[in-house]
Amino acid sequence: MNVELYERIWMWVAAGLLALFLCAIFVSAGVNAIQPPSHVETVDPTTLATNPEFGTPGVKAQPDGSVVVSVVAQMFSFSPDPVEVPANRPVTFRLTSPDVIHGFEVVGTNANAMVIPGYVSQFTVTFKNPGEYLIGCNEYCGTMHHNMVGKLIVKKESQ
Ligand SMILES: [Cu+2]
Repeated sequence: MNVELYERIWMWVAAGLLALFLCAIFVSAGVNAIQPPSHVETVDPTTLATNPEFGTPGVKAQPDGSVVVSVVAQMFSFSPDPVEVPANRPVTFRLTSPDVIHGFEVVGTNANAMVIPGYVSQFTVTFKNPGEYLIGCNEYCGTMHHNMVGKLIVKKESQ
């Protein structure tokens, strides 16, 4: 079979691009821990106020030193706000919404999830750098969406 030189070159370029993009996926998943959500848990969005966990959202320290943060995102704020977590410890965020879809992004980190009514979005991150971080809603949720921000305070571990 005779394949033209230029056609052969473009086939190799296309194959190279495919390999490059595939590598980019594996690198971002493996090195930067950017992965699709895999946690499926449901919650009744109409009774969140009386839910044992999300009725009183907040930061709960675990016996193993890690931290679980339950967050309710609703038009147009996050609760609790600010969120205070320790640095260099696993922080598991559990997020849900009683009204519409929101986003939860800790700006400058890879903490980023969609918050869907009826579901609990969960992910675990470790913040290495103490300081104040902006939490933003990155899913358009209504007229005051642009004001839906919160604050995350990562505190240096006291030893
Ligand atoms: Cu929003």
